Amino acid sequence: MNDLFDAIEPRDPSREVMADGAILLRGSALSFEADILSALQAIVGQAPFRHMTTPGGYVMSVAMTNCGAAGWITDRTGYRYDRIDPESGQPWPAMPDCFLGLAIAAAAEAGYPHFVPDACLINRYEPGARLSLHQDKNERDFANPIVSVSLGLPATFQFGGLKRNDPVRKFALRHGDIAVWGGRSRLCYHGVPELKEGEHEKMGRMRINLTFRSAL
Ligand code: MD6
Ligand code: FE
Repeated sequence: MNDLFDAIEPRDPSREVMADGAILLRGSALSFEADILSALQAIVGQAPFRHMTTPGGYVMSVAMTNCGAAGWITDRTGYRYDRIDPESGQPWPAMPDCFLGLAIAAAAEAGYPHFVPDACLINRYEPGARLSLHQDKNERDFANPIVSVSLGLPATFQFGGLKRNDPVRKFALRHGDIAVWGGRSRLCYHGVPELKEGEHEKMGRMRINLTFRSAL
């Protein structure tokens, strides 16, 4: 029904299809902006951003923290989800209701009505930071999508295929955009090239990305 509708109606400019199962909802986080920013401040107070080390020994240029029942971490022993923040020895801060509500609403809007995240990875990019092409595959069940919220400075999102060398398409991710990503594109390679210098009116000299996952 949706396909038929799409075929005969002009497309909604606030929805952009990146690939089969991957959709960009432009500006969808803006109505939650104030709540998100104050919740973010509380999380970072409890679990500060840190630059983690990859199993190969590289220190990531993107600084990370988490909230929710589980957090994504990397160290010399590998990538994984853990209920405990290794810096504090305490559980990660709880997922705020406004985060949960935002993620569930965006997933439903994108056609994933059963998504309930238990983990939110929070990435902070300063100009020059980048995230090389990767697959998100540390989650237990790939049937669940990922909901990704962009805040602050704009970034380019590289979106490839199931093999590392497949060609990539590029999408601009701006303040308030939400990408929902699942189905047939759930394991596609993706990355963020070096963030350009800039100053965002609300966020300053950085980009924040929240990725909600069902990890456990
Ligand atoms: C970022 N995002 O936008 C990095 N992964 O800063 C991701 O790596 C990502 O946006 C899976 C699904 C959506 C994403
Ligand atoms: Fe990713």
